[in-house]
Amino acid sequence: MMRISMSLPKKLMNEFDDVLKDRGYNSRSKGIRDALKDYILRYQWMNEIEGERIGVITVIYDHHATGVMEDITDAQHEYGEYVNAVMHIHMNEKYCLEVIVIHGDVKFIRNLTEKLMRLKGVEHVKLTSTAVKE
Ligand code: NI
Repeated sequence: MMRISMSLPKKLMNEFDDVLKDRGYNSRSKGIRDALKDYILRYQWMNEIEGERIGVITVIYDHHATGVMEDITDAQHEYGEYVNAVMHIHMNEKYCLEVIVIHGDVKFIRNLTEKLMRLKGVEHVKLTSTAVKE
């Protein structure tokens, strides 16, 4: 075991604590350990998939964040030959939701997903994908 200290936005910590409470966790440390394991597993799972896929990337972002809309559009143009469709929903005053449908080798789908994850102002990115050929 090792000890770490970190700073987190208060809102994020409160939300996390609410989840832990709902799930009946007594220990925040165990909750954080489980969340990290889940993050790692999902990354590994994403990296094990190969071949041609259809992916659906869901992005939630704060449209007031400087440059985020341009950055998201640039990223989509970069993968323009694979992006089939984009749907934009204005969720509320602050957040927009974008659903990107992308078709091609999973490495392009993964690259676009990770690029979106790294953008400042992007709050959440989720990828689901389906094989095209058996
Ligand atoms: Ni919007």
